[in-house]
Amino acid sequence: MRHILILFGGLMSLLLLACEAMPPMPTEAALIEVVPKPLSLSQAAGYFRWNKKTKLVVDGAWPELAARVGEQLRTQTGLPLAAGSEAADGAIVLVQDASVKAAEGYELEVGPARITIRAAEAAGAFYGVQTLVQLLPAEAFGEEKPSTCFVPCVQISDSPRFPYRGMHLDVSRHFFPVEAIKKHLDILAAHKQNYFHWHLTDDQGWRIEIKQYPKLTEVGGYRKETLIGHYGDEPQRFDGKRYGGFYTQEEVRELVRYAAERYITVVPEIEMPGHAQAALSAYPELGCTPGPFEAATKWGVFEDVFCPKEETFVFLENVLREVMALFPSPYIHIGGDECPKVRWEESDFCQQLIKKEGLKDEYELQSYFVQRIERFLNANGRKLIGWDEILEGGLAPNALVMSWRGIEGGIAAAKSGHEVIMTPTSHCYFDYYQAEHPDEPLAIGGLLPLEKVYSYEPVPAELSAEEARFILGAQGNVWTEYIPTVAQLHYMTWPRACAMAEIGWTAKAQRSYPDFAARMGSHLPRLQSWGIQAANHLQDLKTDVQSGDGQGVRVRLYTDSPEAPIQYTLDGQEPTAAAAVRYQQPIAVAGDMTLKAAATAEGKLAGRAGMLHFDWHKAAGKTVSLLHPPHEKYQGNGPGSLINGVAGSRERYGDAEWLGFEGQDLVATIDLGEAQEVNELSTRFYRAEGQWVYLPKSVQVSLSVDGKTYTPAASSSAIPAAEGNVSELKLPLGARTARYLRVAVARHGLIPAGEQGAGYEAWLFVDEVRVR
Ligand code: TNX
Repeated sequence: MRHILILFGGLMSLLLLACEAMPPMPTEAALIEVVPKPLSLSQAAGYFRWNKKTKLVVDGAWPELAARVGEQLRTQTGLPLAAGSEAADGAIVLVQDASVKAAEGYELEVGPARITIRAAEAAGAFYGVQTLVQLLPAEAFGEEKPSTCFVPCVQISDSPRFPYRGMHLDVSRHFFPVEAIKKHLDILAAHKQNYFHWHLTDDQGWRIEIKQYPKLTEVGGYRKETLIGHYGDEPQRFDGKRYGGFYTQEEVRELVRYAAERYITVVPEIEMPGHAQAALSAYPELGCTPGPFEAATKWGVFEDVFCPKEETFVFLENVLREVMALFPSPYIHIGGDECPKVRWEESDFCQQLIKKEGLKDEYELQSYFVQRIERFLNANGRKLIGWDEILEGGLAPNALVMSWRGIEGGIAAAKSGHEVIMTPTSHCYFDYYQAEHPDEPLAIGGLLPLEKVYSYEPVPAELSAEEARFILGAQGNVWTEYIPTVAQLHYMTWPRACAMAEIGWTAKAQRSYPDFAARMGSHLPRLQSWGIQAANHLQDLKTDVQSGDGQGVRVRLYTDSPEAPIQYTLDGQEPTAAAAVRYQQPIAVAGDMTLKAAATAEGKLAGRAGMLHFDWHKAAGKTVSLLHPPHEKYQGNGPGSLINGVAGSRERYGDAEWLGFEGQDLVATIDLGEAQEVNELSTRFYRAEGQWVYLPKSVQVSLSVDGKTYTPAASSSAIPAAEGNVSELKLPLGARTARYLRVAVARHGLIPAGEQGAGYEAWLFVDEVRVR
């Protein structure tokens, strides 16, 4: 009996051994979902077996790379991946090969016997490894790692579209510890991003140790409290807690090295002449007035800025000298954005300097400032980057421009032969909301869903092929006024930064949103396994309301997961997977109605449901035209948003309903299709003065029967106070007969002195124009 047992036990362990050595090869073709999408990829039959015997062989030219990718691959797979010395079967081989021509490019071949990555530069080989990681089966990203990873056989040839693929992070408004920055760099590298723009100083905190000026961090690194809730809340509330922190030079060096190991260049930003209040709190003598100043406790643009005195330049050059010693980056970012000119206007010193230097005004004084700094940086072998305001008053001769307020700055800079990085608020600001859902965490405003980020094309159509070469690439920006924690940083950054990575890396012809969204199905679990709490709105219900062309109101329902069936109700009932109508085609709306809808997966509701409430009126679904188009950032769903029966959100002006105008009035002409009695016209306006959004001055309505002769019917310059953020104005029309209505809304004009945004044009937001 004992012998039998031993024999049986022996057989079992033999069997187990055999199983461990030879788990069955998958019989189906693997789903290959790599982000960013490679330039060319062809899949062949079969798999490479990656098990505990697999070795890593790295070209002797790349010792640092061997250590880096060895560690990454071992952590990812849980397999030992010992270092091997020769390219044998069962190995992953990284070979230096000068015949791989494209900069940062690589060739990756997975065959049944071995995996080979060829590249001319170490960066290319590193990117090949990042792709290889994403060829691993889903289980490699799960809790329990498999003993064998089957890697599908492929042939990939890949290289980036742009040389600059960046992400920005503001650590002034909120401070993130060294470990969080390392994680950030890891994930950027996994997406083949190669620049990290580190926004180190701002009004709310100076975050980099400068040995010669210790008060910058001792004093300027801390603020006495922080705004809670939104800037626009009335009254504003503060937490009463001292807040701050900074990176020592040792930590900075460590992070720069950590980034370099991942082929990421860290571009430091030291803000000047504006956004300098934290610096002034430490060294008030650098301001135009005596101070005292304190690190700002709320957000926005502040009037106390660096004064262009000699001692300021001495200070800034000393600071930049230490910064250059820490950052080998060829670029140094000096900010240059949002610098109010009030202090300079009021300062005798500045006015005399303007005269002495033969400058026209304070804008030219800002150029003088930036050009002096540029000469200093250039003399030290570095290139200056500034936000697009550095174009005002004359651009410094060698400067690189970051175009953020729109694309115009980028176009102007490229046309004048300056390098450009595109990062317009419309597509690249990850501090904006990413979904319209009321559960979204508080954000600065705006609406920038994943799909909109993805739709961004960095090369403006206005540029010739020659000029387009000056567009070095694109960057996503993470401003952190409303991002106090690492978890929220992840949520706001990912997966929008995946879309940005693909914009920077993937050839234009290869890009497709449905394809990207489908790949996110595999990719989001990878992010999670890397410790990233990414947002996932792929199954959230989205609505697209078409109107304004006289064809009525139609609602299209969709999600980023086209295969997930959608269920809806029209009576205000919650949709369920069973008791609701399956969506087939756009729904025509023709009266008061509440539409609720949700996607379903495996017979259950999935993602977040969507709701639209239609408040029907005589103009709903009719025709509307606008004299001036809204601003490109706030176009709602076209002019028809004004008359689609759906009112813009009371909480945000960035949804698909509100139309936003900057420096323009709204002049809308509505055609009801036939003459009829009209009794009342009402309009709604958004008010958020802290965000530069003001109620209009007046509204005028005129009527016409023939579309040629209009007669004034009503007007008002008494715009009712907003309830919350929204004001509603009702104008009686006195039962007149009309086919056409013309509504003219006169904007507020310039923002008054002393207010946030003083001197700039106030924004006007309008929705919905109802006719009864
Ligand atoms: C504008 S972008 C700023 C930042 C804010 C950001 C918020 C830029 C150059 N300046 O100071 O944090 O808006 O979205």
